[in-house]
Amino acid sequence: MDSEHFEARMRGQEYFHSLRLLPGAWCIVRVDGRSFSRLSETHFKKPFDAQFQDCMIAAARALLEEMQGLYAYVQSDEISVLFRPEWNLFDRCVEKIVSISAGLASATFSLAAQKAVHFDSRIWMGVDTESIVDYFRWRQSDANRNALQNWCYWTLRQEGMDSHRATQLLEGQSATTKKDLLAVRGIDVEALPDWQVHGVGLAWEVYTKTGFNPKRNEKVQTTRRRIQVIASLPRQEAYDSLLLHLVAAGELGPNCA
Ligand SMILES: Nc1nc2c(ncn2[C@@H]2O[C@H](COP(=O)(O)OP(=O)(O)OP(=O)(O)O)[C@@H](O)[C@H]2O)c(=O)[nH]1
Ligand SMILES: [Mg+2]
Repeated sequence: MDSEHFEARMRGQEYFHSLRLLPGAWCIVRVDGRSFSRLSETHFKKPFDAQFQDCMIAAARALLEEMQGLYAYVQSDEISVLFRPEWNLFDRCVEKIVSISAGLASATFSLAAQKAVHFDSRIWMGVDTESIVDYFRWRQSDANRNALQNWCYWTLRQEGMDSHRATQLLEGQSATTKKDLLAVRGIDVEALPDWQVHGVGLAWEVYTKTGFNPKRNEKVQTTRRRIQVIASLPRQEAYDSLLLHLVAAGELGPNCA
């Protein structure tokens, strides 16, 4: 067999490497920490840890910057990053997008936490802006549910209940019952930090930088971009408006943050 034929046969068996994102589709990459329940049990404060959150934000920032994303949403151990329909990084190669996003999130979180961790990665595609709003609303509802569940679970555990019993007791309970369980213990869900209950957004903002031109001996103003962390995301229709603005403009307007 000649070497050219051999090369082509071997490459052909990299079967999934030719798979591309649909042309013209919006793409969201979601990375999720692997076995973070076990990791966070031993390494982080329960139910939520500000240091854990800082590591997640560092990973989200790296994904936005390195992969040229438009918006990132962080909740629990997951990060969703939105990319434009015309985004062409890695020639839209699915294998590259999932492996590099997972690698980047893993490396950044590990360095920030000083502990080796890894993330998986998956791709969501949508053809219109309404479905993008639906997607982020979906992840935010998951954040709401997770926060309530985790607060209840860890409150019971900290009272001495074992893992099996706490899980069993919360199984199938309504949000109202869970809120009541916390309320009688003096925990008001409405007063919990926004980042725990609603997640955090990261988006590009435009700002004006004032420099100095020594040749002309005068001040000069230039426009730059930087990532802003939106620690307190708007809710419901106001969140929809923010997302639609980002989708249309690609960055936060002066009145949006
Ligand atoms: N201690 C602590 N745990 C957190 C924090 N944020 C998220 N977690 C935990 O991270 C886990 C995320 O859930 P999952 O992604 O479903 O669980 P997982 O163990 O990572 O499982 P896989 O993703 O399937 O590998 C939950 O157990 C959360 O309690 C935090 O700030 N502190
Ligand atoms: Mg996970």
